[in-house]
Amino acid sequence: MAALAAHLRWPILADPLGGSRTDNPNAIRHADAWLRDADVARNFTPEVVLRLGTLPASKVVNGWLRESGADIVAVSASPFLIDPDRCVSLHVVGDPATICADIMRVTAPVDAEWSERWQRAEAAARQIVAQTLDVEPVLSEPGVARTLVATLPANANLVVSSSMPIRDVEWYAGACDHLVMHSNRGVNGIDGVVSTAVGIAAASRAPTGLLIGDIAFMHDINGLLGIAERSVDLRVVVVDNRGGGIFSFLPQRATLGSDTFERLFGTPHRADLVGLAAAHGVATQVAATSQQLLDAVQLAGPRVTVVKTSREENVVQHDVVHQAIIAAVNATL
Ligand SMILES: Cc1ncc(C[n+]2csc(CCOP(=O)(O)OP(=O)(O)O)c2C)c(N)n1
Repeated sequence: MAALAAHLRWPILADPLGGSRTDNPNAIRHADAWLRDADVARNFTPEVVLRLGTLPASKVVNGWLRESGADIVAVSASPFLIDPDRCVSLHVVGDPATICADIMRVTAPVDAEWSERWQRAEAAARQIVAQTLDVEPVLSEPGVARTLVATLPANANLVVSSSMPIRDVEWYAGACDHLVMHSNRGVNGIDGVVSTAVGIAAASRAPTGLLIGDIAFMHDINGLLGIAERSVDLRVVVVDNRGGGIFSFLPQRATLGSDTFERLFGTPHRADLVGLAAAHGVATQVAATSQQLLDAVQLAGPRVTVVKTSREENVVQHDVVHQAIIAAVNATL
């Protein structure tokens, strides 16, 4: 796929689960941020999109694809097509590598300005993300995702929970191609995520990171049962924002009264996460800075590291980075 993109001079929108999220300037990691702005997004409207594999994780990218009017050609090894917006114009079933090679033989590159525009935008966005997150004194949720991806050793697995973890990895992580990425995507359940990670760590016998929110962690806490007696190198990072952080980004946060919102969506709790993990005999600690998280994640598991964050501040921190990216990308146009 990388060879085809280089030949065509097309950008690669690199989903974190897809394996093409590299340091290559043509691997577009942060488009979700700048495609949120309609004026900026207008400069990136495609005519044809080649979708390899499944649907992108990003709601923004999917919405932008739906509205773009582009011809979307989906290529997959499986005959099953996930296309909830009904925007795929052609579905080709076969070996993606062979199909990419075939396309290369019959196509010519487009004007270099197209990919240069994407690459200028991506470079500006990467700079904003690094400037904002690599120096923060107290870890934010975006900073946790970024630090964890950068710190896990080469060929480690990273299991990313549903809700904000998968989004934070997509929006803020750097290159992921040194890792084998896993996620229980589908109906986006927050159930069974700890067990999934234990299974991957046990079966692969490789270091395995798990990025998970506090609710999903508690939902499947008993997945840790017996882990201390087995040599399973599972390094769990729990983002503890005392409830479901994702809901603070949704319209009901503004339309419902605070008490109703908290009862129905925020679902705050007083559980002692460190105590819960310790009850399973797992080494535990709390990390507040990027350095503390880095030190913890470098140690072999089983280990649970808890990072305490605030749901309210989290919304502001995301918005600050997104707005800075939009402004920086706008300046490249
Ligand atoms: C099995 C299941 N139950 C409920 C939901 C609805 N749901 C989606 S996100 C979420 C909150 C998740 O909270 P947490 O794991 O702490 O992650 P955060 O939102 O803070 O990133 C819930 C309850 C779901 N997706 N799956």
